Amino acid sequence: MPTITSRTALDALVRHVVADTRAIDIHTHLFPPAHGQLLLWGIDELLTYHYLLSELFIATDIEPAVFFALPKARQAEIVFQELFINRSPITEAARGVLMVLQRLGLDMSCRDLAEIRRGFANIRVDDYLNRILDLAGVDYAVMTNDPFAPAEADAWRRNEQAPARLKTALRIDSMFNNWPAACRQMADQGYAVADDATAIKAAREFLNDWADRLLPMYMAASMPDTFVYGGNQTSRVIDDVVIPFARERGLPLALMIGVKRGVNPAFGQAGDGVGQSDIDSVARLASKHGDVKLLVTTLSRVDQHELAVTARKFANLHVFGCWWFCNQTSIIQEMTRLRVEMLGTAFTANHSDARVLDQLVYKWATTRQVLADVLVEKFGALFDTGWRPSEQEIRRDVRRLMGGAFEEFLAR
Ligand code: FIX
Ligand code: ZN
Repeated sequence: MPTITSRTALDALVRHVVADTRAIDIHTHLFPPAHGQLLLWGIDELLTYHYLLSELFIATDIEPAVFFALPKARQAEIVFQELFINRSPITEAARGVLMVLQRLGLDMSCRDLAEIRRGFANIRVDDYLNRILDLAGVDYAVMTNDPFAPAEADAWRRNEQAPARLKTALRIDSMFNNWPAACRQMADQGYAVADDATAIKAAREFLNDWADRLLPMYMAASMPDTFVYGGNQTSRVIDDVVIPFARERGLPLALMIGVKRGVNPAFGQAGDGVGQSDIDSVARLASKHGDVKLLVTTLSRVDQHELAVTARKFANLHVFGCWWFCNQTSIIQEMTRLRVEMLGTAFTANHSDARVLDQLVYKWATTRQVLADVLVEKFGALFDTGWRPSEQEIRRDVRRLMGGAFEEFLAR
């Protein structure tokens, strides 16, 4: 492989490699096409994404309850009119829709929703899944599979399998955040839940059965900003159910911490907010259970430095992604730079959190753009010391940041 002899050549190579490297999307809300309506895709779903709905509700007099009572197609028309025509679509989420349409080859100059909808006619969703994954440069995406959600559980019981490019993750929010409801749901699914002791036993059986069915890459839960490890019901479930199970099955536990659910319940999914997380709790978990792997992301920008410092202390702690309110250009830039500086390539730069299949395209285009800028700066700084990174080394490190480090962490 030729030695790179100039900064200009290095910059071009880094940009080329980032554009060219396939990613692993380690957290999405996609579903197998065989699960029917659960998999969202297409223009009306893009326009009614909850990120855009909050932008609609704060900018107009539209009553959320009135809006939610409308058919999806009408909702999409209102969003298009209000956020794309009456205002310029300069927010991250609105621009994202245009980035998707552009990359699908649609002409944005028409500004005509009917015309755009025609571009989505006659799509076979199985083919579309592969087309979108290819356009986004994603090898495979990890779903969020919640056995406490009846529609999802039913689809898996009907044995509707996922294609190879969609992997599973066992989502267990109910166990952590609403134990009584989790007990009721486990009882509904036939598990013997009579008292506290039987509930703990039932929960382990429940996880075991669902892990057998789903073969997940990890277990996952999103946690409130108030989550503290130690001395409460959630910690009891962690210690008595989830950690022993994770240890027994060799399954990592992913914690996404910092959401304030229902700050404005009228906004529906768009009504969740953010609060600072207790990173000491992450450290206590990682330290107490050194043989269990933790994947952690936090929602508040304010937490990111402390989380990166904590990740430097524990080999069983892998930091991932710029979650939700952090998944926008300026904050991805800041977080990626900080993490490269403190963690090298031992973290996962981003995940899409896509709820709508097509979103993979803009979320990964944005991540690549930011990652390329940061790495041009970082490899450039190496070059200036006289160090000459090879193309092979750049490819290796970029892949690590785009999912390779996650796979290495799981394999360790
Ligand atoms: O809990 C989660 O996995 C969150 O990512 C979602 O609940 C959230 O609504 C979302 O879509 C964020 O991007
Ligand atoms: Zn999510």
